[in-house]
Amino acid sequence: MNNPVIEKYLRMDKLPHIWCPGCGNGIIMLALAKAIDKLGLDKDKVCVVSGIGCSSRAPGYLDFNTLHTTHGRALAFATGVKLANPELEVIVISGDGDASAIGGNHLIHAARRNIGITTIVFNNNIYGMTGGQYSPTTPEGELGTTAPHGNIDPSFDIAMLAAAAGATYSARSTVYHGKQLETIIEKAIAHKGFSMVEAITTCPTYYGRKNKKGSAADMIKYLKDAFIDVKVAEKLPEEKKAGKFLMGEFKNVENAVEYTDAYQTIIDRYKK
Ligand SMILES: Cc1ncc(C[n+]2csc(CCOP(=O)(O)OP(=O)(O)O)c2C)c(N)n1
Ligand code: SF4
Ligand SMILES: [Mg+2]
Repeated sequence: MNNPVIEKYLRMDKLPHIWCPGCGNGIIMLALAKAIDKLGLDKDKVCVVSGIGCSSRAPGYLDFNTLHTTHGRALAFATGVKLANPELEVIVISGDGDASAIGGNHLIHAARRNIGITTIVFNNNIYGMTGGQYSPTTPEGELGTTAPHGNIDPSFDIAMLAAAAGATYSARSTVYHGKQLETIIEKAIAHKGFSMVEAITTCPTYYGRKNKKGSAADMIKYLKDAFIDVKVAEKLPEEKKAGKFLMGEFKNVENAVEYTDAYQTIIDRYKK
């Protein structure tokens, strides 16, 4: 394959992967591997934890300490890993359904605690693995197998949800903007405290086909025009921002107390 990052960080014996042709998930997985490479982390000091879903298959391919847990519970397992081993870089990989539907409570409380876990939500706006049911991020009016006449539920903004719940780093990018995604993941991992990366990805098989979004390439090209960086948006007149989604860094609070540090303070108090 001749790509040193792929060969160093992927379990080559587990390839080829199970994702459909044109699925955006591989772009996020590579951005994560590149970010870890740039940070120069020791592979044995990284633990990647996922729930269940197409996105949550990624830890099967990534050559770190990895845990494939139960649907929605990745953050609960990751919290245990981090509390027992605060020196580990714990990274959670989750889907929009996994993180914000069945796992929504774990998400808000992990964010509230500001525990030093990086969560990357692969947001494809649908339940991919189980055949295209609508999720909390499916836009209003769009179709899913469980919304054959159009979804009537308002959707969550995952990056804002995490920030409002207490995450001290929150950012969003897309699989079109691979370089920015890589930089955001790098910053999120380096950040001390709970960090959220919402990675907008494409599911041509279910979301795309159901909603007539064109080919896999059309879906990725759409992201180029639909998203603008929050810093660019600040300088644009309202009419140029209409109908666009924001990406970039939304929150970055340094020096807030991190949960395992706070826990250690109590342990130290009773050691004296
Ligand atoms: C407790 C439980 N409920 C339901 C399921 C079925 N299930 C597996 S994956 C999934 C949805 C996955 O959607 P998402 O988290 O968005 O991930 P994607 O497949 O889109 O990447 C569901 C409902 C399950 N495995 N466990
Ligand atoms: S169903 Fe969708 S999310 Fe799942 S692998 Fe296929 S394209 Fe990707
Ligand atoms: Mg999904």
